[in-house]
Amino acid sequence: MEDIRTIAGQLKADALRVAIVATRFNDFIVDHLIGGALDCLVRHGASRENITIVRVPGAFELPLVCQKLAKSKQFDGLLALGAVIRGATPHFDYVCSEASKGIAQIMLTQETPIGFGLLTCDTIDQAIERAGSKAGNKGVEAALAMIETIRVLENI
Ligand code: INI
Repeated sequence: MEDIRTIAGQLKADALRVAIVATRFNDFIVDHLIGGALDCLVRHGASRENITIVRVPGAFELPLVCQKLAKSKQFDGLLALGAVIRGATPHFDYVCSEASKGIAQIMLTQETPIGFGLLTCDTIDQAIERAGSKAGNKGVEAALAMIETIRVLENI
């Protein structure tokens, strides 16, 4: 495929200004997602002084705060980190659905890459597995996706 023009993004975070928007709800999980994301950003060249952490109450509040940050034009990309864990009522479904729809909509309307690091789990064990154990760290994956998407957009 060497003859085909290809647009791709490098995993270089040098000089990127990033806001990590993270929930306080389930912070015993979310703090590990933040740690993974920070480590990933710095390993890929970001400076700690260019990273801002914004805490929000829960996943439902992620879209509004991401929108405000995106509109501020102070950041090249955002990370939305949180953990929604199913309970006994349908609350889980509403929170997951609104948070994911809202974040996707902001990406499209504001043209700001947002790494989607919101865990949506049936059990606490599933969340622990995705916050730096068996199933990796979804904060890291969200950070990588955000860096790559910023760079892809720059190359178009
Ligand atoms: N918010 C979360 O981030 N995770 C959850 O698991 C959760 N549950 O299960 O209730 C949750 N609810 C709070 C919600 O996001 C809002 O903060 C709240 O409804 C106030 O607007």
